[in-house]
Amino acid sequence: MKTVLLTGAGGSVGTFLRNELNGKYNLRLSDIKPIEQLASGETFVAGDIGRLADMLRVTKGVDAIIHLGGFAVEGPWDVILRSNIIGLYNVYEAARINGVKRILFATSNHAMGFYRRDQKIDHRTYPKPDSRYGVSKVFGEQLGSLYADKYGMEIFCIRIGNAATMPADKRRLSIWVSPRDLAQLVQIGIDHPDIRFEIVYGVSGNRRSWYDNSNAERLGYRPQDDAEQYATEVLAREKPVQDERSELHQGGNFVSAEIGGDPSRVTPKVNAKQAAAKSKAKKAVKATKAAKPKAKNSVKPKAKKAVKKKR
Ligand code: 15L
Repeated sequence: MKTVLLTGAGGSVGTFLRNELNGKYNLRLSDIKPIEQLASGETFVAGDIGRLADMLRVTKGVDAIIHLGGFAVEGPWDVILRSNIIGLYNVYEAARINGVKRILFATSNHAMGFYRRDQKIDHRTYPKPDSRYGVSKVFGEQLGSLYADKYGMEIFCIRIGNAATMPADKRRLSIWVSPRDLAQLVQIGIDHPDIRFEIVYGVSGNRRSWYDNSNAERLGYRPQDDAEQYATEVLAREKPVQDERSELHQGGNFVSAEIGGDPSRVTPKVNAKQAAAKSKAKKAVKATKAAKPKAKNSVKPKAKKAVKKKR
């Protein structure tokens, strides 16, 4: 049985995949925080993707890596840089050094989020990321392309829409992926004998899909689910449109939001930092306003005199 490493195994996608893949592979789970309850066939190895030494230890001896680790929404540049750029490089580089050829990279619909919802895109369409997060996903795809061409590695990029037990809103009716469909794609990524560098969309067979997923189908993907079965329920709950730009684009509120495409997912620490920076900026503006009248009073009379003298 193959041994498959899941980085970021403690997150929601990792949890879905652990359930779906149990018994099919030996699963080595890795995350920065411990995962306490392990099923049979699972082992846990702690590791921080920001450190190459950790990744060298964690990736040693596995047959394939499912890279889910990193920051999963829009965030400040230093966070994206460490988790999704440096962290990703560490995983690819550790795999190369340890001779692990196959990597499944969990990329995202946000690599393409600035396409409009009335546009159909496929694996050949050029990226239009909607956020720093989206840019980091494009970076991961392109690093995969480099490692495939230069080092002969086998890279399978899954642009995940939204993995959940059911679609959460109207936008997700187009990009939802059920856990079992995602697991089917993942199995193709692990076991297909002929992968060099591939991009597929991690979405179910949704009637409202914005993607031509023919590349996944070519590799054998036959989705079992369609978000449409939830459409009536989801649309009944849908709130009125709040932001036209988000509504127009596939990336939804990631295209409009500066920090936190999905603000409820931004860590409190980041919010606290932002709040502090905001109040500092406000104080600075107040101080400038307070100082202005004085400056005006002292300059104006002199200037007037100077003008009078000239005449
Ligand atoms: C993603 O890439 C995120 O990881 C996930 O949390 C959702 O925000 C998803 O995209 C989405 O677009 O719904």
